[in-house]
Amino acid sequence: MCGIVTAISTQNVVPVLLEGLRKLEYRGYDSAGLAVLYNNDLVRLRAAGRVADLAAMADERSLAANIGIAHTRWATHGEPSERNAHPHISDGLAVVHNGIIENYEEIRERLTAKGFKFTSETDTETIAHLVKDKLNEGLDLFEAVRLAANELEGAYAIGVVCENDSTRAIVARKGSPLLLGVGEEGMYAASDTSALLQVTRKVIYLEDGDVAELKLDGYRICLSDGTPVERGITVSSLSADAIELGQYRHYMQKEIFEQPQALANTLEMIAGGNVVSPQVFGAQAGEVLGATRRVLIIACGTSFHAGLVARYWLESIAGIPCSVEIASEYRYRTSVPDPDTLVVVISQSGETADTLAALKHAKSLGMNKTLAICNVPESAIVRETALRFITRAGPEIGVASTKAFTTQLAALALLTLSMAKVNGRLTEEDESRYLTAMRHLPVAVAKVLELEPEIEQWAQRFASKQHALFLGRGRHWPIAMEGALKLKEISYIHAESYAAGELKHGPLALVDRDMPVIAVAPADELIEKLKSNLQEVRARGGELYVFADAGSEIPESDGVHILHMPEHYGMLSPVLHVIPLQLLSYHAALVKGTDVDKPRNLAKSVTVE
Ligand code: HGA
Repeated sequence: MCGIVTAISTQNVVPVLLEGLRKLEYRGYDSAGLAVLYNNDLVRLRAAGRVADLAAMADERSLAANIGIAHTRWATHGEPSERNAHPHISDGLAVVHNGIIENYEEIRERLTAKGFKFTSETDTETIAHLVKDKLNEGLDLFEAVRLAANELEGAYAIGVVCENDSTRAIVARKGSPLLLGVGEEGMYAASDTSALLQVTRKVIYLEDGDVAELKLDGYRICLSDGTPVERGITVSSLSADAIELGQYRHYMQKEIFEQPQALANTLEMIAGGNVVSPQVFGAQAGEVLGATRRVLIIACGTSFHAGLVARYWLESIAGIPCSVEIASEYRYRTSVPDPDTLVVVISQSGETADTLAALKHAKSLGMNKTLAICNVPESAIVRETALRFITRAGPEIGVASTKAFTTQLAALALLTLSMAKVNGRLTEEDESRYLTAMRHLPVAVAKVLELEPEIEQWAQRFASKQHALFLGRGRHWPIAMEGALKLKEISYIHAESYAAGELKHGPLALVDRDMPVIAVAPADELIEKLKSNLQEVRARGGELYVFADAGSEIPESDGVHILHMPEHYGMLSPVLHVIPLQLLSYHAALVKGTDVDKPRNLAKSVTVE
């Protein structure tokens, strides 16, 4: 979700700020802005549109400066508009902010009574006036930001610059991501590393409550109470190239086709051997998994669907009871904590605010056996858990998650085998058989990707539909859910998913000629049951699009379209079956002409509640 860049340099920072915002575009945003100090005067530009519009405005004015802050906004308080775009200004002091200030109304009232004039509907503007209020009391800028931050409830990452104080920028964070960049020519801060690779690889991850001062010749960091603190420098290994689009039309397309490589990278540690080693989840994993009596998976969106697949695996293969919860529900409900439960949090970015809060909630209830499955090694969620598994999908830019999902499934399959092993439920023969199947997965996925031309033809017919129903059974029900979510997200076609056995309990009423029904139909133990459910659809005139695989034996007929995937893949079949559904959504969106990588109203890493 929205992003921040801050820079102070001996060179012109305007191109750095703009390039940083471009790199953060993938997080999703609706408006952009920047403020720089030029000859000690504040200059602000804001655009209720894309970063490209902002860059054009900066170009037109030949804007140049050595210090500035910049922002892409994903509105939470106040409509997306130029007036609400950041930076927000209070008499020469400018602030960019990522997050939500929960007590902003109370602060706003207090400051209004003191004579401050508000010009936007945002919660962020209260921060600008609050800091200014402290400056008016005679405090130095660093102290003003620190003390103002202490009054804020909610989540924030902020960047501040002030007229007549052009030797420094101040940043602070709590809840929302923010890191510092230590460069040759200056100091920087941003919401993630990708924005700073243009100037440095040396980054410092700020902790909750940290306030930092960036100057040309260095930086200092304090805790919220003002105590100076040292934070280590990490040299990022993120590759800048991984973020380029290359030969592909969209990031989503690129990422769908990167799945064989992403899976191979993620499963690299099992490439050579024939045994499952729980240590891939961390040095203590053998011990922790051995003492685990239940698993609770917490996630949102696509990651939640990965968790639902894992429930089938964990219970049937590892014999471990497993429940899966939506993070935003779990964090607010009264649940019964159990210290012997392993809490598994899944998030592509590792910054998903609801998942992070749910994890903290679980820990506050005494559940300290925690495992993160994330795609970003230095993310907030990874830093909060005892165990971790980093998927190696590479940066995922498209808002609709694809390669993150399949690599999460790979990680969860490894978790299942590790838990089965520590519980004495994995025979040597099964261990070797599962590992062989996992190693072959990249090749199997590559073969499914070859079906793209046929899927593209199906997508042509879909694009004119208003609604679609996705059906699956067993471990493929969550795949049907994921297929429906993908279609909604990027083609805006209303899609619902059901466990096929539920059809007759309600949704069958929706089925008629105009309702395409997509079935995930692998040749597993439930295929005969599923076939009966498909008959129920056909009998009501519903048109069926069936993703079968080797051995599903469903004959093609009038109104029954079948696409055969090359192999049946047993336990890991969900990893293969999601691929055609990703392609179907992608091509339906192309036909409809929607903004595939940045669908309306959505953002990539959802760092607000
Ligand atoms: N609450 C602020 C910032 C929103 C944000 O962080 N978006 O990702 C606003 O609405 O402007």
